[in-house]
This record gives sequence, C-alpha cells and structure tokens, in this order.
Amino acid sequence: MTTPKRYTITAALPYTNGPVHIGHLAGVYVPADIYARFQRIKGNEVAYICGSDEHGVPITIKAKKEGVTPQQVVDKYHAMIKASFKEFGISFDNYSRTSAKIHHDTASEFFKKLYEEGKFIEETNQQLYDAEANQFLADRFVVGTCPKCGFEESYGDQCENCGTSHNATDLINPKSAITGNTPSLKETKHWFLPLDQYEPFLREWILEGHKEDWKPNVYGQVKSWVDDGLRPRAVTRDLDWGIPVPVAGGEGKVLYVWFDAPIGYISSTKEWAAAKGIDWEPYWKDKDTKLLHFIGKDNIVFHCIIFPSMLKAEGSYVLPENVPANEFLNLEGNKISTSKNWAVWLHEYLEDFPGKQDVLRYTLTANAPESKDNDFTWKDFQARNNNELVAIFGNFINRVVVLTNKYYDGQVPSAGSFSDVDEDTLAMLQKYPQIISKSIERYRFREALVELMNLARLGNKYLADEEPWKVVKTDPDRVQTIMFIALQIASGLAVLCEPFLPFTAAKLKTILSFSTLDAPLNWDDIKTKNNLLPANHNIGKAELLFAKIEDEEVQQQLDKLQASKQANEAANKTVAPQKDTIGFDDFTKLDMRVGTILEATKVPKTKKLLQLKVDVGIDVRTIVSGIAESFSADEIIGQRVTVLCNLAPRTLRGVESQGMILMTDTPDGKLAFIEPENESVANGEQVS
Ligand code: B3M
Ligand code: ZN
Repeated sequence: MTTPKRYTITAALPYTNGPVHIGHLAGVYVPADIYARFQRIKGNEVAYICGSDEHGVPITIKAKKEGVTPQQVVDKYHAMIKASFKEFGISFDNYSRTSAKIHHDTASEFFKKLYEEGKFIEETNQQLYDAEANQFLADRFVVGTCPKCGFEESYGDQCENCGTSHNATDLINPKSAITGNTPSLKETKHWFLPLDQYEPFLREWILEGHKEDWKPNVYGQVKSWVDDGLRPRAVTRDLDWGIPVPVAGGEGKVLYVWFDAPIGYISSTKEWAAAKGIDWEPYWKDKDTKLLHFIGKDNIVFHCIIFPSMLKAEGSYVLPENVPANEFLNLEGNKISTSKNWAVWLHEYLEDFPGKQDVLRYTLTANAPESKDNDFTWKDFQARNNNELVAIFGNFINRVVVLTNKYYDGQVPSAGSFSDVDEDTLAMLQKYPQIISKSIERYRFREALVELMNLARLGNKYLADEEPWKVVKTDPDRVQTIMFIALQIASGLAVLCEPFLPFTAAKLKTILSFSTLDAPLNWDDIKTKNNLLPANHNIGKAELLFAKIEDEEVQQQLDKLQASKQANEAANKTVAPQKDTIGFDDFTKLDMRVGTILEATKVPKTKKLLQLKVDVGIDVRTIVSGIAESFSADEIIGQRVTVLCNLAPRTLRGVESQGMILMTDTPDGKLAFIEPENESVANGEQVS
C-alpha cells in the first residue's frame, strides 16, 4: 500500500446569475467529480472544493433588470445550483459561497497582506465613466471592440470571442451597458497587481516546467499571453456590490471579482475543515499537496496567470500542479447560450429524467470537450443510453444476475479448473484498474470511459462465447466455472464504474451484496484478487440498471429547443434572395476542393485577416482569409475546409492569397466552415 497523497481539487465557482447547464457540467463538474471520486477510491486524501461566485457585474445587471437586490439574485441561484449539484451526484466535500463571512474575511486579509507588503501598485488614473448612470464602468458594464481580435461585443475585462483578458480602457469604441452612452473618462484610484513583474516566474514555472504535462490548449494560451507581454492589472473596482476594499482610501470600492473568487477556493476549504475539526492549511500550504483547478477554457488566464501570481505574491501557498481546462460543449450544433435559452439546464434535466443522472454523466463524459469543442445532441444521448448502457453494460449484469439466481439460487458457485479462455479473461480483468487509472491520471476521461465499457464488452463476449445457457444441459459443472468468472467481471465493473457512474455503482453493489463481504473491495483488489466474490457468497435479485429511452422522450427535448430557436429566429433576419441565374459552364469553371488548414497566423494590424497555409491536395498554398473575428489562429489548425482554388491571386496587406476559403454564416453572426461530413474525404477532392 502506497502512502496516501493529499489532493485539493477545485471546480470553477459558478456565477449565481443563472442555473447550471450541460456545458458547465461537461467542462468542469463531471470531470472534476470523476477525478475526485477516483482519488478517494484509491485511498487518497481529497478535498473537492467549490462554491457560488456571488460577486461581479452580471449579478448586479440581472438584479437591476428584475427589480430585486443582488442578494436576492444570489440567494435564489445559490440554493438552486447547490441542490441540483447534490441531486446530480457531484461529490463536493464543500460547497460554499462568496457572500459568506468566512470568505469576506479571507479575501480581505489576503488583500491586506499584499497591500502591507507593498505588492500592489497604487495608481490614480482615468477610468470609463457613465455620467448619466453616475457610475464607473468596469468589466461587464462596458462593451466595445476587442483590441486583439476585433470582436465588436467584447466585455471590459474579457473578450468572449478570443478569450483575451484586458482593461476596460483598452476597448475600442466602448459603450455603457447600462445606458448605451459613450463613456467619458474620470479619475479614480485603484490598486494594481504588477503582473509584468511575475513574467519570469510564470515562464519558469509553466513555460519551462509544465511543457510536457499540461494540456496543449492550456499551455498554448498561457504561452501566447506571456509572449504578448503582461501588464499591471487592477484588482479593485468602483462598484457597490462585492467585498469592500479593506484599506485606507478604499471607501466606496470593492475587490475585483476575479481577485476574490479564486480565494473562494481557500475560504471554502477553511469552512470545510472547520466543520470537520481539522486543519485547513496542509490543503493549501503543504508542498506535497497536489492542487488542481478544473475549469473551462475562458478561465485559463485567471487560473494560470493571475491567481498563481497572487499566490506567489502572498508567498505561503502551493501552486497548482495542473489546470486541466476543457474546451466548450455545443448543443445540437449551436453554441450554448443563456440569453437565447439554448441550453439543457441541469435542474430541468433532473425533473425530466428522474433517476437518470448516470445517463447524462455518461453522455457528457463520452463527448467531453477535452481537446476541442464538442457537440451534445439528444439523438446521441439516446443512442449512448440504448446502445451502450442498456445493451452492453446493463445487459451483461442482467444476464449474470438472472442466471446466478436461476441456477444457484443467488449463491456464487465454486469454480472448477480454468480453460485458457478463462485464464485470459481473468488476466484481462486484472489489467483494467491500471488501464483506467492511467487515463484518469492524465485527465483523459473519455478514454477511461471507453476502457470501462471495454470491460463490460469483455464480459458480454465471454458469456456469448461460453453460452452457459446451452452448456448447462450437458455439462453443469463447467457452467459453475463460467458463472464464477462472469461474477468476478461484474464485481470488477461495480468498483471501476464508480467514478463515472456513481448511482449505478451503488445499485450494482447492492445487487451483488457487497455489504456482506468480509472486507470492502477496493480498486487495487481487482488487480490481485482471484475471488472478488468468493464461492458461496449470496447475491441479491436482478434489478434493471438502465432503461431504454424512447423516441418520444427525446422528441420532447428537441421540441423544447425548437421552441427556443423559433423565438430567436423571429427576432432575427430573413434569408437573402436568390442571385441571378448562371449557366452550367459558368459553374464548371469553379475549381472547388477539399483541403486542410496546416498553419494559421494573424495578419498584423488587421481585425479580420488570418494568413493560412492550406493543403488543397494539388499543393500547399497561402490563403488570406477574413475569418479572424470568428476564429483564433490556434483553434483552426487541422480544420477541414472547402477552397475555391482557381480564383485569381490577390495581394492583401502585402501577402498574396492563392484562393478563397468558402464560409457560411451562423445564427449568432459568426462564420462557419464548410467541411466534408465524412472524414475520409482526401485533400484535393473536388466539390461539384
Ligand atoms: N465564476 C465562472 C465563469 O467564468 C467563474 C469562475 C470563477 S472560479 C474562481 O463562468
Ligand atoms: Zn477578442
């Protein structure tokens, strides 16, 4: 037995300005939960920490809109989010909230310490001000053009298009989100964290130290920010909702939400430890503690640059060992959007599919946006349930339990001598704990889940090949051995599925009467024990683990989405009229081919242009394309595209463009690629 390690696992604190949806679950809470459950099962010490993020401008905007106080908004959503996470089986050790006193105290002290140690720059300068609203415009109170990617609806603190975080005064053509007015500038004093001074530290710690083990999407974002040059970042705001700035001159100001929110992980840990009567400090300060932040890709800068710089400035904390950020989950081909009600809300799912938590956990893990954005569809949800959970996992368990009850009155039979197939099957079973662990340890939860299902497939194949229902008529002794082995696989599944499918694991353990075993089975027993369920152990009756999902249930969900879509489309533009007729000869002159983008770089000093290297089968050519407002350079490497190849070359900003990428519009005003549905289509294939 190895000595237990200590893990502090954080999941991004959800904003309490709305409920939680499947995008949040797939990106953050389900993978973090799998990881936390896995480490607990392995016998490690785990603090899985979360809570509500109750400050920030979106909450005050929502309160204004609804004519209630910000406190009323956060109370409503905090209660709702907390309850739905619990019902969904997210196994937080503590779920706190940033309006709690312990958090206000912790964040204030943190700020004061940095202030007293001279870690901030104090500066009076001009900030955006809305004279009509009589208010400074920070963060989401101001909208304008992103200086980096040209997106016209960037917020004051972060661009949702390219993810860049900036200062509100960086925005081009800023407008107040309260009145729509162009803001004026007004002097005000703030405290800044001089991020530029932390550049050498960040370079050494992340760019040199974590090149190999951090996910490429995370590492790449950090590198591009650090390479672009870091600047001092204001950590206070002129707002009235938040944690008051606790030093002289801070009257009427609050801490920036992204200063206080990550400290929320620390205060939530403190709250948990106090309730348990243990010391919180080892979970944040012991150098052997593994601190992990599970987040979505829009939070990378805050967790990899700003918060670590704060921790470094403070001096007594450990730094995250990894920040396994995910990309985004789309829904039925479109970006999930709260304002357009294009989402599957967790609390609604729990109402519509009672008892089916694991089906959603399974689907979201199987489609997790681990290395690129991914899509959730209700058809896929149904297929994964019916063809995988029901047909493979459920079917295997059901056969094992039904036959054991039928032949042996529920008692595990003793095995006779093993055939080669038996030996191989048991040897395979013993390999799974290691195979699954390896994938989980590397944050590859999709891969881990595939392996879990492979174990269920192994069980099904074993039964299908050995056919105990036939053999029983001729060789009942042999059937005892077959069923013994099948029961070992079933118990292996009960243990190994727990991180992914906790409700199913609990049910299965009840069916197999784990509670009457001499000692509880753990993960590593499966590697070594030959009789996980010993002969003569009594199991319970069969019970369905998964039920088929019918077409009507899925149709209802699609109808719900369709209703949102129609409501949105009604508010949207009409389709362009058809152009003038052309002859077939005109059409055949167009040389359109499938290609793949190999390289992409931003054309300097332009908003829209990316310079691409595209493999079009005939050659690899340079194409300048006006897509930078919809895509960042790194996200389109490897993208399949359709190229108009024989368009006369044109020089754009000094670069000769040898063709054109064909694009279409999406409902949210972005561009989308036209790519072959079948991945096997080769570069250079003609479009006709
Ligand atoms: N409240 C979640 C988000 O950006 C944000 C995370 C805070 S983690 C400290 O949606
Ligand atoms: Zn941008």
